Amino acid sequence: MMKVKYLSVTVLLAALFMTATVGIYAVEEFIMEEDFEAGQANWSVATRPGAAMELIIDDDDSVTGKKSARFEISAVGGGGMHDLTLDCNIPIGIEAGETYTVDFWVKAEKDRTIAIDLLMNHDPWTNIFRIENIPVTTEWAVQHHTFVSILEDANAVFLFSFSRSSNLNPLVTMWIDHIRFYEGDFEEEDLLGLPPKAVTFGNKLSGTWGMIKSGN
Ligand SMILES: [Ca+2]
Repeated sequence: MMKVKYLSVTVLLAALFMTATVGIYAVEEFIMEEDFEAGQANWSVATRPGAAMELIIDDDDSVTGKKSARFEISAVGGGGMHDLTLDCNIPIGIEAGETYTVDFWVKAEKDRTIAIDLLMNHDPWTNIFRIENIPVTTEWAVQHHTFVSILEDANAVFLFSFSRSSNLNPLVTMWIDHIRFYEGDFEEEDLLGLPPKAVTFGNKLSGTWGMIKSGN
């Protein structure tokens, strides 16, 4: 009996140690994670008249796995936030008062910017955050945004806007890989064998709803 008890305590301590060790780095709960290794099924290109873009799974360039998503933009249309977007088909569920982070890796053929948006995917289409002028350079770099939601919603849509008129060089081809949406603060990863070049988003927040704090 004593031996069994002793073993169980050892196992318990080992489990606690592993939990504590992993907990420093591991994301507790993912809401969405995309590496484009299985294609583009979770994403849709949405265009309004005058805008056109092709989403191609790129087998030769990636941050994770062997694939990324490449975007070849031929026309951006009227310059509205939603004239030319990449929409996540996985509903984003958020709770009021909770902290969330979205991060993703980007690069482009030459320097450009993009915008991101999170809004209710239903009436009254309330905007939760909108970040513009996110820099994309010719080197893979991670971008991240952390916010505390002040509303609860089970069906928000996260999207990238290529067409927003504030964007620099909106026609420049770019790549996206390893998109994550999760609870908590930004969890830095060493994916390229180098310290990630995290770039802080500008505090160009529009709308009433939005971020309490930006990524560091
Ligand atoms: Ca990938």
